[in-house]
Amino acid sequence: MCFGCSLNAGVKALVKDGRLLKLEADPEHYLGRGWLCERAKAFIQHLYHEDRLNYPLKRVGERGEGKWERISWEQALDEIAEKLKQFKKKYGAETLASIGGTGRGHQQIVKERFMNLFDSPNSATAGQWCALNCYQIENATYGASSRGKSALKPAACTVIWGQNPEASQACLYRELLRLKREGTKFIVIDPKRSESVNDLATIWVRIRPGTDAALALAWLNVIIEEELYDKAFVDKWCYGFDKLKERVKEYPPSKVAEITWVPEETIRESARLYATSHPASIQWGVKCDMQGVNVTSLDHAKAILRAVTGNLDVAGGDTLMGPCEKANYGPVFEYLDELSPAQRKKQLGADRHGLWCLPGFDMINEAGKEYWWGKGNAAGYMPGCHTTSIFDAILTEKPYPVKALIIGGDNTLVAYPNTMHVYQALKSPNLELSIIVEQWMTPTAMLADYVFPATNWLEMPVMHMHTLQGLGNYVYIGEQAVEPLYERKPDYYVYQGLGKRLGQEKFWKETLEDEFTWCIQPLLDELGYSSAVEFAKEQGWWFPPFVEKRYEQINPRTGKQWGFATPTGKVEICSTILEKLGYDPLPHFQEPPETPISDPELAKEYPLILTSGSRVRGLHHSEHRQIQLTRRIVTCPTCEIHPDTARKYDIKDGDWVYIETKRGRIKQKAWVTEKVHPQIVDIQHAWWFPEKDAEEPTLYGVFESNANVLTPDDDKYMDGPMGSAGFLPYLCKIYPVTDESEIPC
Ligand SMILES: Nc1nc2c(c(=O)[nH]1)N[C@H]1C(S)=C(S)[C@@H](COP(=O)(O)OP(=O)(O)OC[C@H]3O[C@@H](n4cnc5c(=O)[nH]c(N)nc54)[C@H](O)[C@@H]3O)O[C@H]1N2
Ligand SMILES: Nc1nc2c(c(=O)[nH]1)N[C@H]1C(S)=C(S)[C@@H](COP(=O)(O)OP(=O)(O)OC[C@H]3O[C@@H](n4cnc5c(=O)[nH]c(N)nc54)[C@H](O)[C@@H]3O)O[C@H]1N2
Ligand SMILES: [Mo]
Repeated sequence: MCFGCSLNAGVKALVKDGRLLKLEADPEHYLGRGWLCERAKAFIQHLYHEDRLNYPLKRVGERGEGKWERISWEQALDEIAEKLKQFKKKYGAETLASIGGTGRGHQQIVKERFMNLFDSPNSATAGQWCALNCYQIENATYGASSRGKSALKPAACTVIWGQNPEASQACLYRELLRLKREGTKFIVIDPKRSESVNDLATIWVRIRPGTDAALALAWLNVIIEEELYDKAFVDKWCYGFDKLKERVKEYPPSKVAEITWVPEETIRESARLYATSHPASIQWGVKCDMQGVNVTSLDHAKAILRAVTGNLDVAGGDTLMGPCEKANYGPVFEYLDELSPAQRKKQLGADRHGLWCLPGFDMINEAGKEYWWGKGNAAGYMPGCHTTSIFDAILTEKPYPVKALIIGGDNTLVAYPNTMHVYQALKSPNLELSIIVEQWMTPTAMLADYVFPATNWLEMPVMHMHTLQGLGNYVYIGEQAVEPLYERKPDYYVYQGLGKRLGQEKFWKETLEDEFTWCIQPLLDELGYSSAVEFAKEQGWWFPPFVEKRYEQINPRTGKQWGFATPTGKVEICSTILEKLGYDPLPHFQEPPETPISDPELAKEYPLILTSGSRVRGLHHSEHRQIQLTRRIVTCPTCEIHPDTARKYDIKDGDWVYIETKRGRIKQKAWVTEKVHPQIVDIQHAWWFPEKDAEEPTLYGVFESNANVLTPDDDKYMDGPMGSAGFLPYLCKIYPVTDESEIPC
C-alpha cells in the first residue's frame, strides 16, 4: 500500500533475502488497477538513499549550525522525557505544542494521543491548510464527510473545483478519463487551463483566484430563482432554506460576473448543467480550502449545493461516509477524553477560530455521538489548536509561552505560511526544547535539538489514516515489505517511548501492530482474523455495504429515521453551530484582503495576482528533492507566466525571475505558457535544495525559491471560523534575475 500520497494505491514489492528489488503496481488492487505513478516506483531509491536519517541525533552546536552527536534511542527518550517532566511542573502542560504534516499513516494520531495524555490541547497540523477545513465544515453541515466512494454508479455531471487530479491523483485520473468517454460531463472551475481542463472540461469556468465563494452563491441564486432544486428533499431534510433564499438575492449572476471574471452566461449555464444532471457530484479540491477569509463560506456553499440539488448520499452523487463502525477510531484511539477540562480551555486560537478548535469540535461531536454508535464524530487530527498561534505564543509568550515543540512528518519551514515567522519561532531562545521525527535532514530539522529517524512505508505496516482517524468508513492496511534499516523506527515508538516514561504506560501497547489490531478489533472478530497483520496479508481492505440515502432508513438503535448527525438532525443550510460560535450562519463572499480591488494602492507597485502550489506529478510537497528518479522529472522550481506578461516584463521561457510580494522575494524559472491568465503568476511551492549547504545561513536554500516566503499568516488573511490560511491570492511583481550567481540550481 503506497504512502507516497494519501490515496494509497496497491503495490507489489519484490523482496529477496530481505532486500527490496522492485516495486510494481498490484493489478488486482481497486486503486490504480495495475498502474503506478513515477513517485511510487521511486520509493526504492527513497528506502536505500544515502542521505536518509538512520540514527537519533542530538544538537551540540547552535541551532542551525549543523553540529550533531549520534545518540541512542534510549538516551534521547530519557533526556527528552526528563525535560518534559520538568517543563510540565514549571510552566504547565499547555506549553508543549506539536505540529504535524500531510498525515498519511499513523504518525499524526499517535502524536495526538501523546499530547492528550500529556494534557496539552495544543496539537496542530498541516490539515489547517488542507482538507480538514472541508471535513469539519461538512461535519457541521450534514454530520459526515461527503467524500464517499461513489464509483458505484457514474455521475452524469462531475464538478472539479480547485483541483487538478491529473497531477494530484494520478492513479485515479484514468478513471475520470474513462468516465468522460462514457458520457459524464465535467465542469472544471480553475483560473488556469490545467491538464484536467484540457482533458475533461465540458465547461471551463475560468475564475478569478479567491472568488469561488461568490460563484457558489451565484450558482445557488440561479438554482433557486429557476427552481432547479429538489423541493421534496429541501422541505423535509434542510434547515434554514428560507434564509438562504434571501441571502442569495445578494449574488445575482450579473454582479458575480464582475467579481469572478466569469461571464454571466457561463455562470448560468454551468449552474444549470450541475443542477439538472442526476446524479451529480462535486469533487474536493484543495484550492477551495486555501482561499483565506472565504474558506468556511465556500466549503459551506458547496455542501449546500450538494444538498439542495438532491445529490447527497445517492450513488454517483456525493455519498456520505462517516467513520468506521468496526473500528476504535479518532477520539477513542487518541484518548481525547483524557484531556482535562481545565486544559481544554487553554487551547491556542480557540477564542478566534472556534469552528476549527475545541468549541466547534465539541458541538459537532456532541451532535454526532449517538448517531455514530456512541463513539462520536471525527474530522481526523481534530480538534487541533490554531497552528500559527503556536509561533505567536513562542515569540510573544502570549497568552502564555510555548516552551517545547514536537514536529512529526512535517517540513514546517516550507509548508506553512510566512516562512520568516516560522523561522523566528523555531530559532527563538524562548523555545527551550525542539524535537523532530523525520526521514531526512530538512531545513526544519536543522533547527531542532533532537532528531529521530523515521521509517518509510516499506519498513513498517501501514494503516490508512481515514480508518485510524474516523474520516472514512473503510479499513485499509498494508504489509511491511522489509525490516527497518539501521536504527529507523516507525513514529509510534517515539510517542510510546516518551509516554511510557511519563506515566502513560497503560495507554500504550507493545507494538504498532498491536495498536492496529486493537483499532479494528470489532472487524477482525467478525471476519475471524487474529491480528491486523494477518488481515493485511490475507485481505488488505474492507468496505461496508453501501447504503443509499441513509437519512431515510430506520436507525436500529433508535427505531427512527437516521436523519443527519447535526444538532437539528437536518442538513444545516443555516448552521446552528456557526451561529452559536458567533459567526455568520450562512455563506457569504468577502473580497480577499490583497487584490487589485481591495488594495488598489498596493496594486500599482505589485500589479500581478499570485497563486501557488499547483501540484506537479514528480513531487509531493517538499519531498523527493533528493531522489534522482523524481528530480529528473522536475529539476527546479518553476513558475507559469502568460506570453503577453513575459513580453511586458522582458522575460523569456526558461529565464530565472524574481517573484516579489510586499513581504519578500524568491526566484523561480519561468515557464511561459498560455495556460495561465495574463494577470496571474502561478508558482510552485515547498522548494528547498538538499544539494546545498545544510548550515545557516543557507539552510538548504530554504529562503530562495520557497513560495511561503511570500505569504502572510496574520489573522487578517485567515478564515474566521476555521483559521485556514490564504495561500492565494496575493499581489506580486516579477522581473528577471540578472546576476547569474543568484540562480539556485
Ligand atoms: N503529485 C502530487 N500529488 C499530490 C500532492 C503533491 O504535492 N504532489 N499533494 C497532495 C495534497 S496534500 C493535496 S492537498 C492535494 C491537492 O491537489 P489538488 O486538489 O488537485 O489541488 P492543487 O494542485 O493545489 O490545485 C489545483 C488547481 O487549482 C487551481 N487554482 C488556483 N487558484 C484557484 C482558485 O482561486 N480557485 C479555483 N477554483 N482554482 C484555483 C490551480 O490552477 C490548479 O490547477 O494533492 C495531493 N496529491
Ligand atoms: N504556498 C503553499 N503552501 C502550501 C500548499 C500550497 O498549495 N501552497 N499546500 C499545503 C498543503 S495542502 C499541505 S498538506 C502542506 C504539506 O506540508 P508537509 O506535510 O509539511 O509537506 P511534506 O513536504 O509532504 O512534508 C512532509 C515531511 O514529512 C516527512 N515524512 C514523510 N513520511 C513520514 C513519516 O512516516 N514519518 C515522519 N516522521 N516523517 C515523514 C517527509 O520527509 C517530509 O519532510 O503544505 C501546505 N503548504
Ligand atoms: Mo494537502
